[in-house]
Amino acid sequence: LSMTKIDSSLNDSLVLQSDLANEVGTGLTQTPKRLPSRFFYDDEGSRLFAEIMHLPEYYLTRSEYEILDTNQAELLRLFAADGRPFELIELGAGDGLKTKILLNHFWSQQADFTYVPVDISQAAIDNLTADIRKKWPQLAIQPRHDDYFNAIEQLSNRSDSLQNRPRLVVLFLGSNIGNFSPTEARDFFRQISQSLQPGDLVLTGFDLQKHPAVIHAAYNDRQGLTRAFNLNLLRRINRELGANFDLSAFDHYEMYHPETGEARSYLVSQKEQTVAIRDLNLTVPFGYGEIIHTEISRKFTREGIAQLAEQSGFELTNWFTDCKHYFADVIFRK
Ligand code: AVI
Repeated sequence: LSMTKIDSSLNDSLVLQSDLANEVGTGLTQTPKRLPSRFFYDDEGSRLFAEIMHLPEYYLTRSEYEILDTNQAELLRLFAADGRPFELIELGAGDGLKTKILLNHFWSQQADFTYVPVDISQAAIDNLTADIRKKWPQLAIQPRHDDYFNAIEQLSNRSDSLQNRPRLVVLFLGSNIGNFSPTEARDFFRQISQSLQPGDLVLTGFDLQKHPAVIHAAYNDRQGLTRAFNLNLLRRINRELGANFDLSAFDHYEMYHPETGEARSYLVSQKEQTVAIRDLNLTVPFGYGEIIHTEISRKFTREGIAQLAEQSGFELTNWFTDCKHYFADVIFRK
């Protein structure tokens, strides 16, 4: 994985900061320039993404909402099979909008489970926890402010013995996997697979290939929220690394390539300019129209998903899709 390993003995934000510094240093001195999309999610970026999920063009969230809503009973049956209690570990929980459908159903059915939301944004995790405690005061919740990779690593270091341990159900919703390269995606699922025991499950979301215009519009919304989300990365670098990006001198550009299934986001320099990044002691020249590649949002085929399951040590046991076949939520069984 390209994710830098994080030394847990050090202060969280400090280490994440140096991770940002390293990646900005390498990403902006190479050609073409690039910045990893995982840095989108500071508190402002997480807030903007939560707004994006309500956009009319951003069909992903509605499609997945429909899938979870339609299949909540079946999902509980799978998660609680053999009457075993289960632990619902949600990687990148955000505002938990879609997960709340499941929590509501599981709670009403008196399911025996604990909810473990994990998110890199402290504000997101605080808001989600407060909201859940208000809605379901008795629901067992163990919130974690952490990154996915740390959280997964901890799974395998659990102290509870295998016989007594609840079934682990890892939720990785919203096509987050689409933001990984194919190798990263395979390694990510392999790492999860190695931390799980037979019978444990992963419920994961994949955005499917469809009419390219539908996908293109989802990343070019008319309100300009995706644009603000992309540009916020520069604002973050200004704030956290003392840079002087002029946000009005960069534009948002998105393209979807139907042959590769990749939607790619770029920031485009609207003029020749030089940006200084104080904490890196670095000046970065930009040519007129030069791009920074900031994100890939990969769209999948059913064959591609089945192959990913197989390559990472899982069996694809259940396939759920919305009525338009835009999105799929899939169960990978260890
Ligand atoms: C979080 N991730 C799945 C989103 C996506 O669709 O790739 C992030 C996003 N980028 C632009 N709009 C939404």
